[in-house]
This record gives sequence, C-alpha cells and structure tokens, in this order.
Amino acid sequence: MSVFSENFLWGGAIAANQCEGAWKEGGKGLTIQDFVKGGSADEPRMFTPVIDETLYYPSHEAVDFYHRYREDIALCAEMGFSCLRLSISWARIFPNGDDETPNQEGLDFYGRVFDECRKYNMEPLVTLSHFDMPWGIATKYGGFLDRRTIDLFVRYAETVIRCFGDRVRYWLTFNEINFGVLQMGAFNSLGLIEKRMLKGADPVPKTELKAPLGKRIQALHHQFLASAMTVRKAHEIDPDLKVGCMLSHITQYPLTCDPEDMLETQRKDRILNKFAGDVMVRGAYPTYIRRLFEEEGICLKMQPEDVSVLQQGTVDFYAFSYYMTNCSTVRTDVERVNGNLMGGAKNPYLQTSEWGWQIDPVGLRYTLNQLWDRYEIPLMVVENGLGAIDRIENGQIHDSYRIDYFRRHIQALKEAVSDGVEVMGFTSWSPIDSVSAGTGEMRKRYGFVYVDRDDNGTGSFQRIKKDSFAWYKRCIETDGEVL
Ligand code: BGP
Repeated sequence: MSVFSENFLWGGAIAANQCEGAWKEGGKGLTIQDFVKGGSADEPRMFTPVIDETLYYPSHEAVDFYHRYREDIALCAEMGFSCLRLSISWARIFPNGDDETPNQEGLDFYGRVFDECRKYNMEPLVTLSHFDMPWGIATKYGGFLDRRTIDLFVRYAETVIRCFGDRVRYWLTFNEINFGVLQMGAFNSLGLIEKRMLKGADPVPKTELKAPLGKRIQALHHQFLASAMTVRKAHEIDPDLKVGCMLSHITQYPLTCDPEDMLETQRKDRILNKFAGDVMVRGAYPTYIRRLFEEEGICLKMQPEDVSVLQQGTVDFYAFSYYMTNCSTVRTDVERVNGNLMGGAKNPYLQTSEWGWQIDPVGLRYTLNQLWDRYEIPLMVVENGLGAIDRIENGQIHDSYRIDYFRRHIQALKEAVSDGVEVMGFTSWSPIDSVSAGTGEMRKRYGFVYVDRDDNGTGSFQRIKKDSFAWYKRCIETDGEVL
C-alpha cells in the first residue's frame, strides 16, 4: 500500500524565464533576466545594461514554452502529473511593473495555460515571482529596496489571484526567497542593481551585481511584507486558496564534531535556511537574528504596522527546493565543492554531479523531518532533480543516472512520510529541459523530455522522451511503489 495520501500531488516544476521565451510577444515587458547572457560553471553569466540583439540571451527564446505549452502539458499529462508548478512572468501582466492596467494578452495566455492543465486534471501550482522582476521596477524603483515595490507586487498578485483563483488553488509567493541573504540574490531575487552598472554599455559579470548585506536584508524585509499581504489578500478572495512560502533548503552538516563546527553549522543554517522560513511560517522575526543584525551593523527600517502584517500573513504550507547538502566548518584548509546558490566544504561520504553539487538522498529524509519538527505545517518538495549532460544515441536518451537520482530521492521521501512527516507533493525540477538558472546553459539538463536546443541558441526545439520519462510515469502510476 502506498504511503502517500490520496491527493498527493505528483508532478514537475518550471519557471517562466527559463522556459517561455517569446520575450517581446504578447505585450510582455522586459525582465531583469532578459539582460543576462549564458555562461558555464567556470564562466560567469554576463549582464549587459543594454540588450544587443546580435548576441544570444537564453531567456529570449528559452525552450519556447510560450508557443509549445499545449505539447508540453500533454507530455506532462502522459506521465500522469496531478500537478504542474509554473510561474507567471510579472512583466507579462504589468509590462513595466507600475502600469495603470494589466496587459490583457498576458492574462489570456496564462488563462489558456491553466485551462490546458485543468483539461488533464492537473493542479497548477503557481509561483508569483521566479527571479524575473520587471526591468522597470529594478531600474525605476531600485527593486525591493523601495517600499513602493511592495504595493506593486501585491497589486500584481491580487490581479492574477482574482483572475485565476477559480482554476489555481495553490500559490507560492517568491521563489527561493532565502536567496536574498546571499550576495548572489541581490540581482536575481531582490532586483537590486547599482546605478553605476547601468551607465556604460559594457557587459559586467553577473557575479559583480552585488549589494551590501544591510540593503539585501531591508529589501528582503519588504519581500516578507509583500508575501504576507498576498497571503491575506488570497484568503480574502477565497478562504480555500492555499499560499506557501518557497525556500531553497541547503541543509548544512557539520564537517566534524568539533563544537566550533557545530556552532558554525547552526549559524549558517539559521541565516540561510531558518531565518526566512521562521518569519513566513511563524509571522515574526526570530530572536537569534538580532545578534547578527547587531554584529553586521544592520538597522532594519520598519513601519509600526509591519509586525502585525507579518503576524497576519503566515503561510499555509512550506515549499522548498532540495538538490544537495553542504558541510560547514570553521577550518579554512579543507576541500570545497560547488553547489546550488552556494558551495561548502566537501562531504567525504557523497558523490557530486557533473556540476559539483553533492548528491544526498538521505539528506532529503533528514531535511523533511527537521522541517516538520520545527513547523508542523504541510511540506512540499517543489524542486528536485539532476542537472546532467544527456547524449542522444540513435534518437534515444538513456539517462539511467537521472533515474537513479530520482529513485533514491523518492525512496527517501517515502521514508520521511513513514516517519510521520506531512508531505503534500513532489514536483521534479524541469520535466521538460529548460535553461539553467545558475549558468544559463542548455547542456545542464534536468528533464524527462529532451529539448533540441544548444548553448548557442540553435536547435529545432523538438521534444524527445528520455528513458526517465517512462520511469517517472510508472512511479506516478504506482504512487511511488515501483521505483
Ligand atoms: C533553483 C531555481 C531553479 C532552477 C534550479 C536548478 O535554484 O529555483 O530556477 O534552475 O535551481 O539550478 P540550475 O538551473 O542553476 O542548475
């Protein structure tokens, strides 16, 4: 008998800027991602303050989901998905971010996408903001550092929730909101771009788009408020709608049992993983964060009403991405590895992916248990998967490595459910190959479905089922019994 509940959500997750393309169609405005070129694990993506249309920018065409959504949703339906996580591009609805009225063509597009999902009884799970702030908000307002951006976001959120609330029951506010505490999150997550970066026309490495911690925390505070206000709005519109937070959970292990390593692990875990979750699930700033603010000289500007806004806007469920774990240590003479959003000390017990991310299925069980113990609200794994190079042999892709990755992670998920953790669902990252968020590459593939597109922007966009397609179909069909 299956360990999963009857209405467990099985599916996959994609994001607008990584799959849609059609960057100037349907009245869409520009987003911050439209200015970023492709890179690789060793070569940072370049940001160009002015778009040079002779160059290749991965988001401009991505994998053409905008024109091929029917085919892609049908493929997901064929695998038996009961859920498709996807994001709305804010700039398709409010092209400049602060327009007087929403763009009807954008609303119509998503209406068609959600109808298509419903046709197959697939529950859409919608991320309102997945790393693609409208360019107008980043440049005119300075992203989330400006309090006015809160209202712009809430207006956008209210518009789409009112419009699609009948077809979309599950919502996520910001993708990987905890990214904002990291330097890399300044641009992607918070939309912070220093004025001087916009002056010349010269490309700058995306890694140079930085902001001091104080500014990032202030902007993150505004995102917390925007998220809390959205939760309240959604419940006003329809009390049955469920709104979740979404974090990238980068579980930290101590590299050794040296008490100093234990403390370092706790410190990192709190800032990176717990802080944002605590605010959004518990509705208040945790006490441990005060000391960090003091030590870093951070003086958060709050309005008197902020405390109650956070309190009244706690989320209904906790969603997170899980790809890997890292080790923390105070020692500096240790081997290090790459990772999603950040690297860490190498764990001698784990293998790494081709991009250096440590593969840790058991860590998923550990993480789910930790989160359940802390919050006791429903959890959902909304991203998990293996970025790998796939090779076509006689028109087929034998991705046994990906099957192995999922088999072990879903096994761990089942163990966690048997441990008593309440898990609502599991959506793999990118069931259809899409552009990598970190490197902008196409060759870093996650899909059950291969897309003919390369890192130079050539390819027919043809979709080809990989071996993992039939495997995942069988997994869903048997409710995770046959892995
Ligand atoms: C998460 C993002 C996704 C996705 C995934 C894989 O951080 O939410 O957008 O892309 O990571 O990362 P990457 O694409 O860099 O391999």
